[in-house]
Amino acid sequence: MTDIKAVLRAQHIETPSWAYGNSGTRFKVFAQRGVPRDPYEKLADAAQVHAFTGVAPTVALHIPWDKVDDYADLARHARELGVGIGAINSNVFQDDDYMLGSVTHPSARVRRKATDHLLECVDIMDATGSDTLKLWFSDGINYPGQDDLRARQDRLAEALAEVYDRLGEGQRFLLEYKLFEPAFYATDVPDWGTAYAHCVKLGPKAQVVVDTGHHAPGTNIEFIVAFLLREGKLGGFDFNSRFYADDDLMVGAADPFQLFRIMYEVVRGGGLDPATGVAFMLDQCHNIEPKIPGQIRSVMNVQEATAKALLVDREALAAAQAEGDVLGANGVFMDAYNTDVRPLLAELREESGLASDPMAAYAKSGYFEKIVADRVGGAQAGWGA
Ligand code: PSV
Ligand code: MN
Repeated sequence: MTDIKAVLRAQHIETPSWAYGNSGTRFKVFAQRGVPRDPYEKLADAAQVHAFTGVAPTVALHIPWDKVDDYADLARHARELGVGIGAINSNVFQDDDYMLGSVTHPSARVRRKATDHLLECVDIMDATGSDTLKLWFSDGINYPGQDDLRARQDRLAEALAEVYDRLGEGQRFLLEYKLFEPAFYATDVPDWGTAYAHCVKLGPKAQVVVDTGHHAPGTNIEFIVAFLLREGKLGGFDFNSRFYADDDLMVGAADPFQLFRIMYEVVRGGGLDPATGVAFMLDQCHNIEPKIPGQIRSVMNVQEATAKALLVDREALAAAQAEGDVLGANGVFMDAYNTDVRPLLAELREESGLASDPMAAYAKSGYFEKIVADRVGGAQAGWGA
């Protein structure tokens, strides 16, 4: 029991700056009260999630959504709030120039512009002290024949190599794949195999990030996790959950059992050891739920799945597996999943000087009322702003 608690205490879950701003679907972005107006206020909200959960000490930035004049100053501000800057997320999908792609665009001028943005993100990593660059490309084509599939892979490889070479000591990039959207026929990095092949060719500073919303329905994500971790190529997660496509709902909400299965493979592969560098990041948009509680709940969901995964009796499981005891092995697995770990996590929080129920403690804290009163004037931050 003590061991499990130590591991849970050491787990870090990174929240995304964009989860604190307004977001919506392609139909409507809903404005919520008290939403941050700049990256400084986003960090203040993220610091609340850490204050109440104790396990969310870093915040991912998205550039240019979090563009500021002085990144070192932003990092200082984060430290004063008790958090740090995590992954820097690049954005080469919100500019008219990128209609036909960014680093895989047929025009050398557009490719240059996109690659320059990625290099600028590494400059921001230098300024903030962040060690991870996250690359997602919306690049792809909508119609067969629209562009050459092979040439686009060549252009992608060329851009990735340039960014890879720019990485400093202790820095890495994570390549994110996504099956479809916004491209509807062929995406240039559609799956883990494509991302993995590019990363293997580049070297140890390139790893794959698994966004749990970026697969075809029914995909066995835990297999991908097991495989990548075994190869030393699992850089981390963009956690969220989905019923249909890339729904970006709260992680563990749509399918808590899947999250447990994923976390079991992380545990099984040693991925909770900070030395492996597996980053547990959230990539979510809270369109209808209040944002800070949405993040708190998500962090708790990851913790609960992790605790259950840690509870799997590995010895009993291995024995049943070796015996070919199908039902016995499945029983061991399900016993852990069906355990109520909430008392254990409540105890853990109390031992760390936190309230046992972060949701209730945040609601009682008065922070929400304060930001609603304080944040008047200015423009609220929003996805795509
Ligand atoms: C793309 O759908 C994605 O998952 C990438 O991580 C982006 O950077 C992020 O969403 C923006 O929310
Ligand atoms: Mn993502």
